[in-house]
Amino acid sequence: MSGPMDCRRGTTKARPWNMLFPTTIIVATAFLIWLIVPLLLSGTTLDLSAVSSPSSEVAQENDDHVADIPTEKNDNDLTIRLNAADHAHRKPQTIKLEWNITKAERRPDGVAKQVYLINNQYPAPLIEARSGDQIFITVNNLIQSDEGVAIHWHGLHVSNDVDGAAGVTQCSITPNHVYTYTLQIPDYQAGTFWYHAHFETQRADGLFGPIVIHQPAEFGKTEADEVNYEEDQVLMIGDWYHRTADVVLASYDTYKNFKIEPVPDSMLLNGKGGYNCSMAVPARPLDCHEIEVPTLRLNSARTRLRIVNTGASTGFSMSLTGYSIHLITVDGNGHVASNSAVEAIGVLYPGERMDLVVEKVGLKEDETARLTVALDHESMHFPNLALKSLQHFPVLSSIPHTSHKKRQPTNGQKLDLVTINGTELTAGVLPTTAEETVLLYANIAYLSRLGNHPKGMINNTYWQPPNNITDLPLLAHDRADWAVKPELFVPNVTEGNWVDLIINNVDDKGHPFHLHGHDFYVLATYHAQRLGEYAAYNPYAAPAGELPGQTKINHKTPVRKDTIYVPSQGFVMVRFKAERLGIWLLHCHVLWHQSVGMGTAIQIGGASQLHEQFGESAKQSCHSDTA
Ligand SMILES: *[C@@H]1O[C@H](CO)[C@@H](O)[C@H](O)[C@H]1NC(C)=O
Ligand SMILES: *[C@@H]1O[C@H](CO)[C@@H](O)[C@H](O)[C@H]1NC(C)=O
Ligand SMILES: *[C@@H]1O[C@H](CO)[C@@H](O)[C@H](O)[C@H]1NC(C)=O
Ligand SMILES: *[C@@H]1O[C@H](CO)[C@@H](O)[C@H](O)[C@H]1NC(C)=O
Ligand SMILES: *[C@@H]1O[C@H](CO)[C@@H](O)[C@H](O)[C@H]1NC(C)=O
Ligand SMILES: *[C@@H]1O[C@H](CO)[C@@H](O)[C@H](O)[C@H]1NC(C)=O
Ligand SMILES: [Cu+2]
Repeated sequence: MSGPMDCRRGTTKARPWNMLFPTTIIVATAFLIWLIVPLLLSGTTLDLSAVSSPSSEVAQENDDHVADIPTEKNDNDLTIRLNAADHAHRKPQTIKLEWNITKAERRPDGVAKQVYLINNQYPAPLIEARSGDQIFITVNNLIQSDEGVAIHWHGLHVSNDVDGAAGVTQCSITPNHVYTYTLQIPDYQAGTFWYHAHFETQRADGLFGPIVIHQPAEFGKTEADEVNYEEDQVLMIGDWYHRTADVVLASYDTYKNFKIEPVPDSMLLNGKGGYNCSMAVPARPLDCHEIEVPTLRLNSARTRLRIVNTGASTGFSMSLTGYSIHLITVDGNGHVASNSAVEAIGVLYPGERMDLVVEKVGLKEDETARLTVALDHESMHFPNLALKSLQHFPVLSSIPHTSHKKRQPTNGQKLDLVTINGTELTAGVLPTTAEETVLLYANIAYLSRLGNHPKGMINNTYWQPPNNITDLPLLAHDRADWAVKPELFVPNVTEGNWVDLIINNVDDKGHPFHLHGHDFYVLATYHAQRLGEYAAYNPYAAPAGELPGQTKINHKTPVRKDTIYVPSQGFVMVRFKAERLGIWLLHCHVLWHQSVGMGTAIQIGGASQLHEQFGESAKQSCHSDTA
């Protein structure tokens, strides 16, 4: 295969779901259900509903009623504090960063693993800036093995040639070479973002970090004043595998595996975790040191917690005993309608962010302050005995609970993120109809003609990552010259148009899809109510304005996001303005699905337009300087 991306088209003309569920799959699935159900019922996995209920299974040593807790940073402290004041009151500026990327062994949760480091740091450094800043990031690939590097700036509206998608917008940075990303942060963007590798599976071995764009103060008032919080923190939460990601992917991408996702072994919070070494399974012995469970410090009554799901595979829910949770934004810019405080929130899927204000409300007699994270079981079809999917992390505070007001009534409620509404749109922001529609069907196929390897299909095509890191990216060519046979599936739309994107998920699992370089309004989302129901939405076939399952289009309060969970056997309909020229990836953010092809791209603008604007810079990335 010579092209930067390889994509096979299905040979059949059948409607997607006709060929995606052949009898063999049904038989195999029935067999698996027979195999799995007893395992699930045996109690080896934990129920998500347990997330908000107090549990006595883990004895935490911290007594939160003791006020005198040292605040200095130690190895066991997972807290990452932000300095909004350094950015909110200044003018936009230029920030220059130099990153040396290397690989070394670390023990994030006590278990030794090869991870990626940026400037010798694990977790990788935080980027803090303000709207309108220009950030230059010079990346030196000093990894001592034959692998490229490309970094994507998730959620930021940067120019397409610095989007960091290897094979699409740039050549990956080859070993001992250097490339500088120039990120112009738009004036209108502020919130929680993150960067992560977009080359092969590096993201799951730790090549990611947080980006916080602070909102400039208005009339001297900062966001902290407006929203009412004293402390600002970022908290990356994600699943973690003890094997390196290439090994995990190989275990998934095989005919022996019945397209069952590899289940993670652990979880990391800001790059730290705690693993019980005696949970290692005999088949996978570990180099494991027992380390203390990391703690989170909340040193004020109200803290803004910017949560990022940095995981490779699973969503999670969370709760904070002793605190109420109030959701303020999602995915950076997405302000949500006022909602009442809850005790638990979720599910947050890989790639998504949620900003919370957590407020100290006091503890019941038998409680200790702690953060509980429950990994979602949707993609855990085989229980992994090495994983504790519900974990507690002590929360320390320099303010004693006793000095604070009584517990607020939150009724033990959990906020379901799928149901949230945005703030009401002012008239004219969102047109009532779109100028173009992109209709897609997605699923993970398991077909004999593809050797029974799982394949992430979108409209019967799958993407394959570049297999030669020196191949020119798509953006360096005219569309007609893409060195990909058969032709790559890249829907194209006109710059400036409003586009309805409908993703039908005919799969038995949900998929969190991320669109690069754009935010979209979530107009409708639907999850099949029962097994065997396939509620696909085809706007060309359906009577005008009629959506399956009595779903209604939300024109008034759609939430604005850049990553959206598409429920199994359901669909989402989102609307976005195709504002930025380029080739923008649209892919499932479950790394294993993405790696077996669950992605496509949307081309905005004509081929010659793109070639003219980006051709040279995309080519330059292939001739980067020696580090
Ligand atoms: C990156 O590595 C080079 C070469 O070893 C060194 O000169 C430079 O100071 C390093 N930069 C950082 C930010 O660590
Ligand atoms: C670690 O796991 C073992 C076996 O599951 C269990 O007996 C032990 O109590 C656990 N230790 C801790 C500190 O949770
Ligand atoms: C969002 O709005 C819909 C329609 O008004 C309502 O039914 C739903 O409860 C709202 N969601 C939340 C989380 O308040
Ligand atoms: C995807 O497939 C559906 C069903 O065949 C088709 O209607 C739709 O136009 C296709 N999407 C694109 C962007 O070609
Ligand atoms: C990758 O492409 C370069 C340039 O076309 C070529 O010299 C090299 O042999 C290729 N490597 C592999 C592994 O195919
Ligand atoms: C998409 O590309 C095709 C082939 O180049 C062209 O005919 C069509 O007009 C383009 N559509 C849009 C919306 O740009
Ligand atoms: Cu997926």
